[in-house]
Amino acid sequence: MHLSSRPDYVTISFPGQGSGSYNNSKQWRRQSCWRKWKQLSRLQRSLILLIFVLLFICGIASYPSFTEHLRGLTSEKQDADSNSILGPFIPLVLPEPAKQGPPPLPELPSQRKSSNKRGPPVLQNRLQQKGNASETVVEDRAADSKKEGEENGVISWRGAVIDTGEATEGTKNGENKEDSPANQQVKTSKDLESSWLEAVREAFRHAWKGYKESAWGHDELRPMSKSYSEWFGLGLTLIDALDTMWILELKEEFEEAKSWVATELSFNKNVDVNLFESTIRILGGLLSTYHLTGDTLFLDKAKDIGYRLMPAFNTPSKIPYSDVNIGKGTAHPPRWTSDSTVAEVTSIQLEFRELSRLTQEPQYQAAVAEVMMQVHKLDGKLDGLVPMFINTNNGQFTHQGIYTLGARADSYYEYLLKQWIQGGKKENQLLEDYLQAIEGVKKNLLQKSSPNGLTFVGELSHGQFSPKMDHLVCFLPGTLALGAHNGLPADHMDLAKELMETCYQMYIQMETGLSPEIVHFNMHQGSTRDIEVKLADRHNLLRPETVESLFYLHRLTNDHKYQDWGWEILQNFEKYTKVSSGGYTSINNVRDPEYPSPRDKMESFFLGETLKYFYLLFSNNTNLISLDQYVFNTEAHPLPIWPSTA
Ligand code: DMJ
Repeated sequence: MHLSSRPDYVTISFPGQGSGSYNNSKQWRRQSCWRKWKQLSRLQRSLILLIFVLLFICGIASYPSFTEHLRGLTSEKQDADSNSILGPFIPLVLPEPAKQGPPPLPELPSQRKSSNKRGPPVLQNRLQQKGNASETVVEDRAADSKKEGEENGVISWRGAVIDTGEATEGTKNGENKEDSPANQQVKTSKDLESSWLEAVREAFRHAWKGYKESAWGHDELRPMSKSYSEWFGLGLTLIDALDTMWILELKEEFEEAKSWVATELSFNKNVDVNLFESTIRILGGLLSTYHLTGDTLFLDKAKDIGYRLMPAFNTPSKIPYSDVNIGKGTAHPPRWTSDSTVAEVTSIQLEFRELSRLTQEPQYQAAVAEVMMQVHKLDGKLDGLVPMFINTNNGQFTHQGIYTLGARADSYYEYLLKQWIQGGKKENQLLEDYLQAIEGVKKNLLQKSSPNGLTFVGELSHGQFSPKMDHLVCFLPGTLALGAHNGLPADHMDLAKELMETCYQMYIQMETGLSPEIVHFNMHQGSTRDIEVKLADRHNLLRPETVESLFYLHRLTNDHKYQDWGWEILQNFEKYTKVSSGGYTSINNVRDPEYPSPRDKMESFFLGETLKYFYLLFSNNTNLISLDQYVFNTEAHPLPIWPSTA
C-alpha cells in the first residue's frame, strides 16, 4: 500500500511554518499523531476505541466511592467557603463541631444551660482522698478531653482528637491546623472556661433567688430561716451586688435591682451607719455601677450617700468617727471609745476621691486626703507598719505595739497602693509608705511554717511574734502582684506567689476544703502539720480574699493553676454552704464535713466580692475589667484609673 497516495487527511498550513519540514513543536507532534491515526484501518481504529471504553468502565467499577469522594470534597469546600464568611473554618474531621462553631454572641444567661461535665462529687471524692488537688484538676481536664473524644467515636492522643477514618495527607503533615493538638487544647479550655463561668452565674442566681424570696430590699439574707437581718436597713446586699450582676451579664436580675434602687432606695433615714462599711459597699457599689452602665441614677444616689456621710469628718482631729446618722447628719465614735480603726479611716479614700472627680466638688477628696496626710506623719509605726487604732480627738495612734496585716489594719496597705494607681502613679508619698510597709512586713511579720515551709504573715505584739494569720490577710498576694504589675520590685511577685500557695493550703488542709477565719502556723521542728485552728476560729463567712488574690495571680501570671484552685474552692462552697431553697450560708466549723454548722447568714460581700472574683478568675478575657483601666476598691467595686490629664 502506498500511503502517500491516500490524501485522506487535511494539512493545515500556518504562516511561517514550512510544510513537511521537521518541527518539534507541540503542534507538529499533534499533527503527526493525527496523521498516524488516520493511516490505521477502520477496524483497527474501532478496536482501539473499544479497548479504551472498556478500560474506562473497569476503572469506574473498581472505585465505587470515587463520585462520593468527589461530592464530599465539593461540599467540604462549600462549607469552608461559607464559614470563611460567617465564622471560623471548622474542618469536617472534628467531632460534631457545629454547635461549638463561631464564638457565641453574648446571650441572656437564663437561656444557657450549665454544664454537668465537672460535677462536684468527683472533686469532693478526690479531695477527701487528700491527693494533690491541683494535679487532680489538671488530670480531670485531660480526662475530660479524652472522654469527649471517645464519646465522639474518635481516638484520643495526648488530648488531641483525631478521626482515623478521614485523616488526610494534610492532617498528617500538620497542614490542617484546625485539627492540631494545640488547637484541640484551646477548644477544650474554651469549653472549660464557659462551663466554669456558667457555674458562677448559676451560683449567683441561686444566691439571688434566696435573697429575692426572703430578704428583698433588706441588708442580708438568712437563708436557713428564710428571713433577713438588718444592719443599716439600706438593701446592702442588693447594692453590693449591682456591678456583679452587670459583669456576669445577669441582665434580668440587674434590671429588677435597678428598679428597686430607682423607686425604693432612700438615704433619708434616721439610721446610724458605719462610715467605712457604707463607703466601700454602698458608695463604692454605686460609683462602680455608674461607671459600668453610664446610668446617672447610680451617680445621683452616690452623691446623696457621699454627702450624707461627710459629718463623720467633723471631729477635733479630722480623723473621722466610725458612725454617722445619715438622716440627722450627726456622727459619733462607738459607745465604748473615742477611737476609730486605722483600716477604716484609711480605706475610704478611693471612693471619696472619685466622688470629687465626678462632682468637681473638692470637699470629699480633701477630707480623706487629710486623714492620709496625718497618718503618714504619725509616730508609732514600725518600719511602715501601723497600729490598729487611732484617736479621733488627738489624732494619735492608740493601743500601740500590735502590728498585723489582718483585721483593723489590712486595707490601709491595700489603699496606699491603690490610691497611687488610681491617681496615675504620681503621689509619691503613698508609694513610699507602701514600699516601706512591705519591707516592714518582710522584716517583722514573715515566717515559714513547719514541716512544709509555707510562707506566712504573722503578727507582732509588743515585740513578741505570733504565728497567727487571719484569712483577711489573703488579700495581700493579690495586692503584691498588682504592685509588681505596676512596676514595683519583682520580688513582690515572688512573695505574692508564696503567700498565694499558703492561702490555698488554708483551704485544702481543712476537712471541708474551706478556710477558717484564723489559722495558727506551726514553727517548731518536728511538727506534723503546718496549720492549726483554734476552736473559736473555725468559722467561714464566705469571705473573698483568697479568691480575690487568685484572680490577680491568674490575670497577671496567666498560670492556670490558680483557676484550678479557685474551681476547687467554689465546689467546696457549693457542697458545704449552699442552702437548697436559695442562698449560701456562713458556717461555724470548717473542720466538720458531716455537720459544718450553718450560721444562717449570707454576707453581702459574697455577692459583691466572692462571686465576682470567681467570675473574673475563670474568665480568660483580660479586658473584662482591665487592671490597666480599673482599680478595685476593697469591696471589689471597680473604679476607673484616672486619665493622666485629671
Ligand atoms: C469586705 O467587706 C471587704 O473586703 C473588707 O476590706 C474586709 N472585709 C470584707 C470581706 O471579708
